[in-house]
Amino acid sequence: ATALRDFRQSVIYQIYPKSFQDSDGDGLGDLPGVSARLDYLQALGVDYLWLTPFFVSPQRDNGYDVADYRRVDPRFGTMADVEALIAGARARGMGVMLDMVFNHTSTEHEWFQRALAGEREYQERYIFRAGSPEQPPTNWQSKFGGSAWAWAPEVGQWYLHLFDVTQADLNWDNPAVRRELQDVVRFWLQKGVAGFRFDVVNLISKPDVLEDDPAGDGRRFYTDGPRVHEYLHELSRETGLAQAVTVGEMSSTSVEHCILYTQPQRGELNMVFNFHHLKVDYAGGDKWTLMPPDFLELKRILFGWQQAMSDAGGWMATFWGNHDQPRPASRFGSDDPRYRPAAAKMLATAGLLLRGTPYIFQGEELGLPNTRFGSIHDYRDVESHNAYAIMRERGLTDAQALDVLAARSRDQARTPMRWTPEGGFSTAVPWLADPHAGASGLSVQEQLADPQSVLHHYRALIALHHQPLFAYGEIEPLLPEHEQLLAYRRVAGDEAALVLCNFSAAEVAVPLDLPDGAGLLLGNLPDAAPRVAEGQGTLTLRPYEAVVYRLS
Ligand code: TEU
Repeated sequence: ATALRDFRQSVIYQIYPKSFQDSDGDGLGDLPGVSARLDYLQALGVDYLWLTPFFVSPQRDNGYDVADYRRVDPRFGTMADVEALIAGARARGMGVMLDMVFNHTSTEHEWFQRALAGEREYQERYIFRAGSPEQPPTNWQSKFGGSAWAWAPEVGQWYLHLFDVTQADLNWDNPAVRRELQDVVRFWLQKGVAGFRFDVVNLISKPDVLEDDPAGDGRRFYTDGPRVHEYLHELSRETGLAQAVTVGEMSSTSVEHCILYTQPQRGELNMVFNFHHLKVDYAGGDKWTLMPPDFLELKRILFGWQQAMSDAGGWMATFWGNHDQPRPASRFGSDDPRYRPAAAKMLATAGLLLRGTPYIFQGEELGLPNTRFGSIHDYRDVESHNAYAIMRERGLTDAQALDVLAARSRDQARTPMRWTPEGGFSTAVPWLADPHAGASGLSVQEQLADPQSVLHHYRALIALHHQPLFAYGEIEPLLPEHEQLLAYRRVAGDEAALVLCNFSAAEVAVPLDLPDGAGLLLGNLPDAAPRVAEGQGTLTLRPYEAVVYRLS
């Protein structure tokens, strides 16, 4: 089989199997469904497929509550289906990356059940603390709301859960835990898996003493914790991860730590996701309090991280969304039908040509938008249900809380992938409703047939990103204080390209000189060739227009 592409030159496609393709008519996506779509993914031009967890799980957090790291949940298929998918992808020059949820297990995992049954060896695999049922050990808050501690009456102790109460944090200070998880990585590497995404992996190292956080929710103590680099390096060294492609999801991290996580000589990870750029529309830092995206802050964060990571030899995973984020086309583009496709293509241009490895989340390549579900009962996500209850307690009406969920719920991204105008995801009622059923222009079939579609623009951008100039070139941010434009140059030796993106519905005149011989590489609107005829020094960009020019 052909060699897999270097991760820095690659584009990675994220698949949420539960919502990608149902092959057995139960309304749930599954692994044979993914295999059935490999030709589509190969034609798109992506290099790796990151699948979110499909391991045995009670599905309380859609598989991020793992009850057995080595067994495929029957909902998704069998081990033979996984092996067929790995082989099918590999035959098409694509590698499969799995999602390792190593910060916590489901409370239905055998280890936790044995801990509850009183086996001390297994209690030491988690973070149990004695105390009285009235008073949690610390005031730490779960990221899903409420206390981060749950009382286990079976053993008369508290246990830590930074996420849902059914997701018990593992004790990484216990060598037995680290050895077990190393064995899990080796197990999947031997299956031919090409790489891994590590879920909230910067939370795995907790301090020796757990204490109250007078000014916050406790994250300052366990985020990028005391031994996190030591543990990541050990995991890589003990399992030979250097041969694989690895990306760490870093919750509330710092650029200093992300440099350390990704400098090749440190032998930790290839690249990291950080989320600071996806919080510029959180009023007061609160996900559930809406405000329009702060565009200048978005650019400051994006380019600041790009510059710092590039200067220090680190490596970014670049992305606008995933299974936890609302649809980027609505969030940073436009829901105005006149502008939606152009805005989605503009956003893609801005993101996929940055320095780093770009990730595309399923459906983003169609410009799928958010939707306003009519009832809380239309939602499935545990975080959204918790947030709805908290918003109602704060006095928001049902309608106001549903408005917030329409803009922020993780379910926005988890709606079924759209293959045909009717949907084409399943012959049954999907586990989460397809809000775009019947909408025109929002399916693979229609967009493959339309050369001006968002889908074809993604294919062109993926092909551009594969070129050394965009994969490895330096990045030079431009016009940092411009209120509508996101602009940068990519430079590699004597090659250079200019990326200009108008994030607004207004026409913008750009004070810019294009050198003679500048040529259009890609535009998101017709007739986008450089219009230098308008006299030297200015370029006019139409609403949501994005252009990529070769400068030399
Ligand atoms: O997400 C980590 C995380 O912080 C998410 O909760 C996300 O940032 C938040 O929902 C945005 O408001 C990972 C997985 O991607 C997520 O699906 C899991 O729910 C979570 O960890 C726990 O495993």
